Amino acid sequence: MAIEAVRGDITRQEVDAIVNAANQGLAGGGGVDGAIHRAAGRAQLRAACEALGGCATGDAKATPGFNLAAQWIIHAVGPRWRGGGHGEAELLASCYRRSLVVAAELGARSIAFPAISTGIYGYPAAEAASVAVSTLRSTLASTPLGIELVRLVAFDDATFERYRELLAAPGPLSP
Ligand code: AR6
Repeated sequence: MAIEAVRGDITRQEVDAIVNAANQGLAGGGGVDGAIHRAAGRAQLRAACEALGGCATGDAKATPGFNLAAQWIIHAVGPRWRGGGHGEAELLASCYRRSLVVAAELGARSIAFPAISTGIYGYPAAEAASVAVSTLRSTLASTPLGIELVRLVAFDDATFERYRELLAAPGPLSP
């Protein structure tokens, strides 16, 4: 089992499942959501998302990956940042946990995550990276999911460096 960080575009990742930073309506949008809809094929992905009937904040639901290399897209709905006192960290942690569980239920062995909530939803990037790494480590250490590779895909250098620092620090799954 490995958690790794790369700098890049999540739509290009050759893994079993990629995670989307979606909204409650699963209605498509900007940021990574827009990039995933373009790369997967807008019409097909929109139809598959509509059939799911929305998704609560902190939860995740899957569609096929259509034109992507990834077989599945796990649509996770992160919290909007409202200052940090409104359960944002727990909701963000829940996105990472639920995405792993949904991917594992589909039989995925590798999964790539974007930095959920850190764009349009305004979650401070360094804090979101800490939540991501600690939640992934604790979930993977406590639950047998059959997932062998988790890749954190940073779209900017600062996020990438933050992931590298966190992954280098001691934790249950550090090398
Ligand atoms: N690959 C990897 N990361 C990316 C990519 C990409 N191609 N494009 C952007 N990012 P955001 P949110 C990074 O705004 O904050 C949408 O409209 C980006 O730099 O995509 O959860 C949804 O429909 C940032 O670090 O998602 C929702 O309405 C991170 O992805 C809302 O935005 C997340 O930024 C969700 O907002």
